[in-house]
Order: sequence, then structure tokens, then C-alpha cells
Amino acid sequence: MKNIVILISGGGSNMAAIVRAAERDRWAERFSARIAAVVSNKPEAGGLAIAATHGIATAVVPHKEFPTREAFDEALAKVVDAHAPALVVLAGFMRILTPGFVGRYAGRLINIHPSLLPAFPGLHTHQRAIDAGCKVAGVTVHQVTTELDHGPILAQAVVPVLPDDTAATLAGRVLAQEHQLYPRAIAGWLADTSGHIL
Ligand code: NHR
Ligand code: GAR
Repeated sequence: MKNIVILISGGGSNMAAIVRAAERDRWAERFSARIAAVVSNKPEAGGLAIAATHGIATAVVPHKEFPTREAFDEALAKVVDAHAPALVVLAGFMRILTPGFVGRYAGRLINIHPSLLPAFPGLHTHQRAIDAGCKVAGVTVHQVTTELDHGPILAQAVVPVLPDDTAATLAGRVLAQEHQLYPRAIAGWLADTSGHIL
């Protein structure tokens, strides 16, 4: 069985979309894969309750309780390693990971970023796309490397930027695409362990 561990920080709608796709598309039978655990760095993350209703193990590693990023990442890795993951999925996970953590999961650590990378790495992507006058925006699934939001691209989807868009309306349009793209990219990765679908 290939165990998937999903890391979240918030609402967990991408995580929920992945869990629903795994159930709907029978990843257990097709890929011998399962969502083994959902781990949050924030105790209040709404996604934890959603995971629990699907019978998925949950854990919290509160970053605020650790003196350094290295100490947090070591504690996080211990929890993740307990599930022997074939794939670690960042889904709205908001802490930059140290080279030690990234190296440990090299080649099996992926992220979804709400911009068309290499444009707008980092935070506040939607406002930055609007401010730059972009006519399209979108979402990127990529492998995580030590350079933030710069790993090899696995999949992308594009949405229009409309004249009256605010960061919130654009984020909603992008998020709807995220919910389609991330499960497809993971299924592609599980099918051929490369993940390139587009
Ligand atoms: N870690 C590495 N090494 N490489 C990547 O590509 C990563 C990563 C960790 C998270 C997600 C990323 C995104 O998709 C991600 C990619 C958080 C920040 C950030 O600045 C930036 C990018 C991403 C996630 N976080 C602040 C920090 O100090 C905290 C912000 C907060 O808590 O709200 O870690 O956009
Ligand atoms: C998503 O739009 C995701 O791409 C973005 O946060 C949202 C999380 O939503 N990720 C980042 O900005 C990472 N820095 P969710 O918790 O409902 O999946």
C-alpha cells in the first residue's frame, strides 16, 4: 500500500477534494494507495475535522511551540514518518520547509501553489496578479525543492482575470480549478510515479 500524508494549515478544501477523489476513483484498488494521515501545523485548522469524518488519522504539530524551524521540521518529520509515506502532499500548508525536511522526502513531496509559476512565487499571489494587470491567472502543482515554489512543474490550469476581480473573487475562481487539478495530478503521479499530466 502506498501511503499518502497530506499537510494542511487551514480550511483543507484541497485536502477534502483529494480525499473525495480517492474514494470516488477507488485509488485503493487502482493504485494501491490510501490517504494515511492529515497533519496540520495549526490546531484550529478546519480541515482536521473533515479528515476525521472520512476516518483518516489526524495530527497537529503546532509550529509556535518550537524554538526554530529546524526543531519544528524534525517534529513534523517524525509524525509524517510514522505513516511511511510514498507521497507527502502540501495542501494549503503555510510554513516554509527547511532543506533537511525537503531532502528527506526528495522526489515524493509536492505542493499546489495558486499562481502560474514561475510567476508570483510566495504569498499574496492573487493581488499581485491583479496589480500586474495579468489577463490570466491560475494554479501550479509542483515538486517541492529547497527553493520556494521553484520545483519541477507537474501540472497547471489557467483561469481568466476579469475586469472587476478582487483578490477574493480571483482566489475563488482559482480554488475551483485547484480542486480539479490536484487530485488529477496525484492520480497521474500514482499511475506512473512521474505525475506529468499536461
Ligand atoms: N517549502 C519549501 N522548501 N519549498 C517550497 O516550494 C514550499 C515550502 C513550503 C510551503 C507552499 C507555498 C505556496 O504554495 C510551500 C512551498 C508558505 C510561504 C510563507 O512565506 C510561502 C510559500 C508557501 C507557503 N510562509 C510563512 C513562513 O514564514 C508563514 C506564513 C503564514 O504562516 O501565514 O513560513 O505558496
Ligand atoms: C489554496 O488556494 C492553496 O493553493 C493556497 O492556499 C489555499 C488553501 O486552501 N496555498 C498557499 O497559498 C500556500 N502558500 P485550502 O486549505 O482550502 O486547501
